[in-house]
Formats: sequence, structure tokens, C-alpha cells
Amino acid sequence: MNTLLAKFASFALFAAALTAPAGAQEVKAGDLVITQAWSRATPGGAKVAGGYFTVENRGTAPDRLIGGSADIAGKFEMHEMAMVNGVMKMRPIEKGLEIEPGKTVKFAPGGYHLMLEELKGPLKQGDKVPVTLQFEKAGKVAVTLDVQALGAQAPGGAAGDHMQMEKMHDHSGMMKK
Ligand SMILES: [Cu+2]
Repeated sequence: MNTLLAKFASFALFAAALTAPAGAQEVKAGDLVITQAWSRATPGGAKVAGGYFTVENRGTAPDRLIGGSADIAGKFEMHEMAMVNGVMKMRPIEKGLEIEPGKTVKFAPGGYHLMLEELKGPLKQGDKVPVTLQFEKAGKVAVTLDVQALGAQAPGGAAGDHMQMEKMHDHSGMMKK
């Protein structure tokens, strides 16, 4: 009986290690600290995926996210959401995004996001997708997107809380434009 209990206990520990919270990875580049880099599984045939992360500037001077690349995508863009005539739309951040000293900028569904286009294959839950972010001062920074479930709203978070936001953020609609 004790043996069985011990086996169960070790299995539980093992399982806990496997389900460690996503986004634990912390990438430092100069004064910047990037955490919670994630994406989500793409539905069948989709050619675009979002990319999300949190970047904190611990320095005393501003830096600027100016672009990036991803091997899995033919095209890499940065987008923001904006109200246009009462409708939430996304548009490219063309001049890059300033990361002010002492500030934290979050890329998340419904707000700033990376747009990986012309995907070479589907993203599946559990995948680790390497991308490179390019900052004006910190230079090129390699981060890994942890792929969450289809419809996830946060790394390791619950899906479905913001379905309305999800509808507004319809990439397939934008691609047809
Ligand atoms: Cu977008």
C-alpha cells in the first residue's frame, strides 16, 4: 500500500512538473526583460497566428521595438487595435513601438500583437515557436512562443472570457481586404 502511495506521489510530482505555468521563461537583453511569450494553436488551414509577450524596460532610456522575424512565417508584422468608426480594427504599427524606461508593455489578444503571416505550418498546442524581436538599442532578441490552446486568452489562462474581443480580432477578414 505504501509503495503504491509512493508511486502515486512521484507521479503527481512528475505531472506537476509537466504542467508548470507557461511563460516562465524570462529573456534579458540589455535593460529589457521579456516574459510570457506565447501564441495559440491555429485552426485548420489558417495562415496567420498572433504572437504575445510582455516587455519591461528596466533601464533609464527608451528603446523601440522596430520589427522581427520568425522562421515559421513568411511575413512578420506588429499590429495594434484601434477604433475606426466605432469598429475595432487592427492596423500595422509602422514606426515601431517605444518602450519607455520604467514601463511594461504587454502584447496580448485585443491589443498590441505580433502577426505571423504566411505560416509554413499549423501551430499546435505545446509547440515552441522561435521568433526574433528587433529592438533599436537592445538589438535582436530571440524569444520562444509557447503555443496555447485554440482560443486561449492568456498564457496558461482560460479561454472564452473575451469572445467578443476575439470576434473583433478577425484576421481572416483582414486578409481578404
Ligand atoms: Cu493582427
